[in-house]
Amino acid sequence: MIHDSYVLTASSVATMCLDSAEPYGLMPEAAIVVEDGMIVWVGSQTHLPNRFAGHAKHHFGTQLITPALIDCHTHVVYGGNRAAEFEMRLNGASYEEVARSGGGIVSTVRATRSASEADLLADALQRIDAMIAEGVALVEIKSGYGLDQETELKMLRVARRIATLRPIRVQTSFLGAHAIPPNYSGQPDAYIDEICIPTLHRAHAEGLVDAVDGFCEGIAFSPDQIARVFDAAKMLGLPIKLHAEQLSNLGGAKLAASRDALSADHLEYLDEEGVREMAQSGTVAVLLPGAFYTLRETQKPPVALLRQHGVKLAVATDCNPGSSPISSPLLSMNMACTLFQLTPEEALAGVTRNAAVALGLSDTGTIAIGQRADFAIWNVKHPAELSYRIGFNSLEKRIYGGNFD
Ligand code: DI6
Ligand code: FE
Repeated sequence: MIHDSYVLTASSVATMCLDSAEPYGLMPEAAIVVEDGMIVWVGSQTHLPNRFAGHAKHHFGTQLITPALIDCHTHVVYGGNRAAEFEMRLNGASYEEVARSGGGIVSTVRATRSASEADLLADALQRIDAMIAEGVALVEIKSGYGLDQETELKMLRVARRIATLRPIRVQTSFLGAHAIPPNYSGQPDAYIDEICIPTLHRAHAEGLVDAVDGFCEGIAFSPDQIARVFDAAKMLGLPIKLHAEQLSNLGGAKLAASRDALSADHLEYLDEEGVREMAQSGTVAVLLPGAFYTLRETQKPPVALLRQHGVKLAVATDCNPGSSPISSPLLSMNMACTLFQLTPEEALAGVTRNAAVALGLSDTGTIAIGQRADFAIWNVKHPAELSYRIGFNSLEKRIYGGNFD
């Protein structure tokens, strides 16, 4: 259904705007005016200007309107799955042991290389549809299960295709520095120079890359190796982000922040120095409780310190076949609250306002004049209900670029 100009009303709107004195930027009995896919007015229904009197009206009498959700860290494009490895871990193997024994990321690399583009797309669309059903209108998708030029490009093409087949915006991240492929075993430097960086150049030339990511970890790449990938990103004018301090502290977040990264993600082992650097550069902390939960990690990201230093917190699914086989942002919000002690307001900001910042976007994530008309309309009275419930989807409707689903 296409609507060029209309007024949405609801008993409650959570604008998520920082300039509001109310928690969640809550406005009771509010109206939102949409024209050509953009928000042109927001306020109390009783103050709706006369010039909008002729617009179509859509009343959501007892519902709550929030910005549409944003999943700012996913790996939804991949081949196969890792249910067998899930069993292995439950029989006692650690994530690192699984990775070192040739399982882990590398087994998904094999499956992704051998999958056709059509199969990768069909599988990814199932996960994307689950996200859309929970109100997601913008998703970040990483490469990183190819680790050769052909497959990295294939993954990124599939990611771009998704946005042409579904009403969802896709931001791609090149994650060539995700793992060391078997044919470069013990030669991470050669992999970075011979495969990763040339593939980044090629993918960028084909318009497939919006940002550059890496995995800075003992089982992946060192800060020096990541720094070389960041140098290449800088040459191409691409923003950067980093999987950092997930399993150990190698100083990845500090490196990312020193290069003005959009975000540093995971962060369980982040120390105060890293927090300070992130605060200084405005690098968003993307928390991924689905991975923490799946790996049965016990060290929590330093949420209190991040808060204290004013680092913005985002929350994402990290949807991937190994460490976070979850495609539910709502469950991720619940986990962020229960496992990491985020407040429900922080969790909602983490999948709206701050997720947009983590992607370097300023046209979405809040309900304010000039923002895209991307909304989620929920059958709840209060926004805390979104984080509180487990395994329950209260989405009534999603509006994407002004269009009702
Ligand atoms: N950190 C993670 O948790 C995932 N990638 C990463 O860099 C794991 C991906 C996988 O196991 O397939
Ligand atoms: Fe990830």
